[in-house]
Amino acid sequence: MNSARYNQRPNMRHEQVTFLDNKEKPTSRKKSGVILGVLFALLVLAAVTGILVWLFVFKDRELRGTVSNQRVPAQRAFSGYLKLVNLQYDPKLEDPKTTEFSDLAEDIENHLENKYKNADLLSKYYTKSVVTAFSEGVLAYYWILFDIPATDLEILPQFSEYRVLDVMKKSLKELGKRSGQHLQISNFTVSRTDPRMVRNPRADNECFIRLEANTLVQSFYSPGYPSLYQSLTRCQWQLRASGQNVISVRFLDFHIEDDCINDYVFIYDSLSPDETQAITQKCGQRPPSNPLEVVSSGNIMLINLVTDSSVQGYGFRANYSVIPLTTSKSCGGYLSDSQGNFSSPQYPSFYPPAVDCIWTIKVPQGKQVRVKFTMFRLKEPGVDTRVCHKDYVEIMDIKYCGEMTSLALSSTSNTLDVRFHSDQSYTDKGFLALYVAFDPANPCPNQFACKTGFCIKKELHCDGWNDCGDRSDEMDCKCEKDQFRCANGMCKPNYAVCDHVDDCGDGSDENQCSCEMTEWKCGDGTCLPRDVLCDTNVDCLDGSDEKSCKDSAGVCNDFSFKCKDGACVNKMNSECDQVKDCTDGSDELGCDCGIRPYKLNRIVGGENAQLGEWPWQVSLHFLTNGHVCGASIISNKWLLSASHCFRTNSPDNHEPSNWQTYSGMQDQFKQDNVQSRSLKNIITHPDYNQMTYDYDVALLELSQPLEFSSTIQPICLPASTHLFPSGMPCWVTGWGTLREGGSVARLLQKASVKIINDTVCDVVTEGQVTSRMLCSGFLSGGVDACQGDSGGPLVCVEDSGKWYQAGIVSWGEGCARRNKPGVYSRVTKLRDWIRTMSGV
Ligand code: 4AZ
Repeated sequence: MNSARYNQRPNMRHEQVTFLDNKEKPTSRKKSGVILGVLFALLVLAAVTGILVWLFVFKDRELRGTVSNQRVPAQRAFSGYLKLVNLQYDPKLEDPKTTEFSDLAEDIENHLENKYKNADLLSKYYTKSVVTAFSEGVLAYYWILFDIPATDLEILPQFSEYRVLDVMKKSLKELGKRSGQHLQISNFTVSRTDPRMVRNPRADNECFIRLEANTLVQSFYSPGYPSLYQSLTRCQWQLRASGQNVISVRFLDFHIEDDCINDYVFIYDSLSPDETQAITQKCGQRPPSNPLEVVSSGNIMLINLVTDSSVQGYGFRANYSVIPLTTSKSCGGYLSDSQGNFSSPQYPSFYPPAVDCIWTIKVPQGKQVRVKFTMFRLKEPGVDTRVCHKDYVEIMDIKYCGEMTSLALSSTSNTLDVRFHSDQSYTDKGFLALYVAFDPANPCPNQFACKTGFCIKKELHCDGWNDCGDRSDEMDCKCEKDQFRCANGMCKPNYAVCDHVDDCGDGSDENQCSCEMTEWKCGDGTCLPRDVLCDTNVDCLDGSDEKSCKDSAGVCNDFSFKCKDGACVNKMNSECDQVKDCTDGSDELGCDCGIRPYKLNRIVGGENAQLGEWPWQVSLHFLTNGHVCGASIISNKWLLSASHCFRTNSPDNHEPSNWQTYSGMQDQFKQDNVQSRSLKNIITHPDYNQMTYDYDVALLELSQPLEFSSTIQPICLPASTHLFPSGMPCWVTGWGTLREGGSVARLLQKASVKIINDTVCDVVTEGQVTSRMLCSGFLSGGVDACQGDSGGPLVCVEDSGKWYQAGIVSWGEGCARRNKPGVYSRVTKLRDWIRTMSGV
């Protein structure tokens, strides 16, 4: 039967629409009835579609205040403050419920309305002005809203702050009389703001909260916390403190959708959402080790929460209290010890806006000062870090800003001034600096003195590796016969030449290797005639001549990504790249992996990983021995590890009940939020070779599934055709020994290592690698995986932001030795076996 009666939902408009089948079709009159019915159905369908489009596209955009190329109405909001003279400040003005507040607010609103309703161009679009607060001064905080219909969008570029300000300038006069006094506006600011942040404290049903900060630590929460926040939240918290204090807010828990356009917390050093007094805008999730902590410059602060219609966060829980103004900005001073440290005010909290400090470091005559920044973060939107015209640290007439990982400087005399300046808008974590006095005749006793001021171990001088950061340890070295002299004077092994890694740092070991214009350079460096490109034959050993070929779309070769429906995609690393390449969409399926939910803080120079930084890392404990191997999470039921952890001379290692797995762990001594699971099954590769470590892969089935969280996530497994080119920087993690023969780490360690060219890998391992292995590390040594890291992941991030597992820690000759990089099981070559055995 092909009739369909839509009568399940009696309330819906199309409940009456009935399609008649042939048996019920009586005459031509009925035929026209059918046509009418169909027309009516189409009409209803069009109407419903229209309403849905309006609701989900236009209305949402309108609420978000975004402007797009499509002709949808736009809103422009401006906010700032007016300074009123001839007015006695009355604390009752702080409460919007008082008549004092509403009387004065209405006077100002009427004044603004009068001006903007009579202003050229703007008058037509003026909607409303609202005074939101008063503070000592007397400052009145306000916003003005303009609505621009879709037909007039051309006008938008003219809605400049300048034009809005100009109207105010012309109204710098009396507001009216109050208690016999002539009320005047003496000063005002205007800045464009997001219409989603304008609130009216006198309106009902507004999410608007006033908080009074004092010396006691008090808390506030986003609506619904600790459950998911509501959609389209528009909340504002107005914080005040008494005169001689500033406000400190610490977000103990912070979980906002990681999309700062539609979901964010915006904090201001004002009672208006005024860009020129923004402290910071944040979204995403932050781990307890990196809480957001901000400080105001005065006794006011405004916090806004904006979310969109998709609910993907728990919001925040924050503590607030006051800090006396004198201590909040206290910084700088005279430092005369032979060594010490100093930091930006309030470090590690964000420094307050509008502070200036100067430290004068003075060491004994004849000595000099070395300053090293172990943390340096002074980032601000729209700042050119070569100019640093906003917040900066100034040393020896040079301004530094932005984010720096290795800033160290030496003075030329026994005194050094360090200045710090923060302007009115945007603050950041600031800096932590160590200083030390040194003897210029012997700046680094028993060590090598870098030009940067760092001291490094003598052995690192002329070892082919840039340990100083400025290569001063590798200059003027005598190169051996089997070494290549780089243009910058460094010596590198001959086989480092043309290996696709810029070993010299100036590209001189790689720049003589390019292919001719008429040639195509394969991924492994081989040059072939250009016509091999996209000819549907695989000519390069790595298939790179047939990847990314538009014309050969759909042509299958060994290097194509195979869609579920059998079609082929010849685009490099097309899986989970957020572009649908397969018509059946199968290249973008199973992509809930390889993400790090936490916003992480970077520790300069340290190699301790932070909680949540490597959420796929697992620690494997054997019997009572504690941590012995690593593994990675590939699904909620399966872990990936190395066969050699389980296939030893003792059968005990292959017994699942002898193992315990720990996910979400960072510190071996801490169990908070760690999920411990026993094993149901250990599957080692049948071709694993205990002598050569070939096929060193194992799958571990968990007895209970994991619950994914911000610290527990699966890693993406690459398709068997995925390419990790040589030179690519990847990361290896684990609790393995900190040096050869040393003891295992308590805190999870991370190290950045580079994928090494297969030919070089073959040379340095003296032919011991198979196609199931890859080398990663540095030929100069110093960074590597070590005992206890085995089974752990080698992961690389792709442009899409997703992390993929390229290798499994397997073996190596010692650890971190020169010319002895780490050897890893090559996951792409083992991908099909993993899928067959685990279904992942
Ligand atoms: C090991 O014994 C081991 N340098 C792991 C990795 C490496 C060496 C040894 C690589 O588990």
